[in-house]
Amino acid sequence: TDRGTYVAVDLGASSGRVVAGRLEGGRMVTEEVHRFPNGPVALREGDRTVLHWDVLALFNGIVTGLRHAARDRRVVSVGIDSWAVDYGLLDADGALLGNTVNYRDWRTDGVPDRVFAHLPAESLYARTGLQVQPFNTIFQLVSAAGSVQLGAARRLLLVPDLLGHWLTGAEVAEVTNASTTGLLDVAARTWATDVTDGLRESFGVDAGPLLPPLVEPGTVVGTIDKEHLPGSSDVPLVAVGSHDTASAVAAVPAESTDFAYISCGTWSLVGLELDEPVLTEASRTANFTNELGLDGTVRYLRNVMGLWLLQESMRTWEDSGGADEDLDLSALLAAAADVPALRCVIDVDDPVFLPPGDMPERIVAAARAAGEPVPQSKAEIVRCILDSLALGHRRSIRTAAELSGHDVSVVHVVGGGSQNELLCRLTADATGLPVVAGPTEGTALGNLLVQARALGDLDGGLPELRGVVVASVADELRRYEPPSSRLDWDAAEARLPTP
Ligand code: LFR
Repeated sequence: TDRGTYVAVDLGASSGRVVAGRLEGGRMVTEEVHRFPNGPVALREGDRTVLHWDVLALFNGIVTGLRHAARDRRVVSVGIDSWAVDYGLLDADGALLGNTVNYRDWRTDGVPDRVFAHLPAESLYARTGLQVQPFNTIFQLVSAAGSVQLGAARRLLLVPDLLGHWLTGAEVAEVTNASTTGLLDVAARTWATDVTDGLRESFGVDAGPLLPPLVEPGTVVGTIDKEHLPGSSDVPLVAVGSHDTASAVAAVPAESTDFAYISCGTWSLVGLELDEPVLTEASRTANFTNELGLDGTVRYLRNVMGLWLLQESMRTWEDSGGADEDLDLSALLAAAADVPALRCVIDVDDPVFLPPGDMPERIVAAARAAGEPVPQSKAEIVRCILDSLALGHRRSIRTAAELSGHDVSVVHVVGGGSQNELLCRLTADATGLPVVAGPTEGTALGNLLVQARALGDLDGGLPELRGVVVASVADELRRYEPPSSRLDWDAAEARLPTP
């Protein structure tokens, strides 16, 4: 029987994708129906420049994608996921107040320490379980304290919820993404009113009334306006794991419970799936986060800087007009594979790498400052990035296992980075564990599976959903065994500053 087509909208830092999915004999069969670019937009604001996202272009891309999907398919539901923490503000008339600010903007520099002077880091962690990243929503709001826009705001909607609102009128906060704000009680899965009270008292930021009701993934939040899906009637918008990393983790093709995952793209999100948050002091100082996952789970993980280092290096080289043959990514990766291993390693967690800008220059400066051999060629820089990322993967997996008391016997790498063979191989070597790479589009799959279950077309919990993932992508998966004679990663790790 044809159950119809679910449509996943998956927004990443460099592109948006609209993916159609159908259940066929226990498999989710997918097809990308539309892809559109995304990226930071630097705009003058008074006497400085602020990085934004073009949310109207994103909305336009979604609407176009829906139309493509509906052309010769019967669309039965839609779900949206994106990166986390960023938001739009609506005024009392429901109008958007300014463009969504990009989390890589520097407006939050120094803000965490200002916040901790009033709301101690220890008590915030005990309540929210969230790692400290300068871009967490709570810090973005404090950086906007006193602004005209915040003063006029009546509603705050995270990016996927904002786009969903424009499609349906619904005003909700999906809980996996809400868990990245720093305003959520991680144990209760409700807004942390003591935190919002503290923000009001200490910074005059009255966020509490801006926050909409929370919903869990699988909730039908509204009906897509007819004008966007002509010919279809009453198509529900389903809240999925609207944080892209939550959808990616839901689609890890794990067949046991003792796995670690790396959702590998612009970021490497490295960690474990747990039933309960880990809120210990050791966990806080290691800057591990407890983000919320599907079905009551906790995504216990660290943000490792990820392939952003490589993407931004490529962009720098392209802008400086290097010869075309130098800039072929696969040729560069092949050249990097021939560079001696672990010659130069850097601490990828250094916040100096967070903003856009000349990445090779920052990498060279970091190597020089740490007394490492300075990488000279492009291939040496790429090798330094991949060796250092593998080291970051190793450190995070080991620490997650230690801090949570869980064993890990396999590492699943999902997302675009799972196609980077050298990185997968180095990760197997560094962790001493087998790596299973794929699927590449795990986030869209996780998004689609939650829709199918919400519509009653699939039963069961995460193990059953993952069974469908395995059936759907088995051919795509690649396995990397740790080599028997391994490089000296202990010595390389000792060269990094202690976290
Ligand atoms: C990955 C991701 C990370 C989050 C970062 C910023 O796309 O969602 O999980 O920390 O983007 O929002």
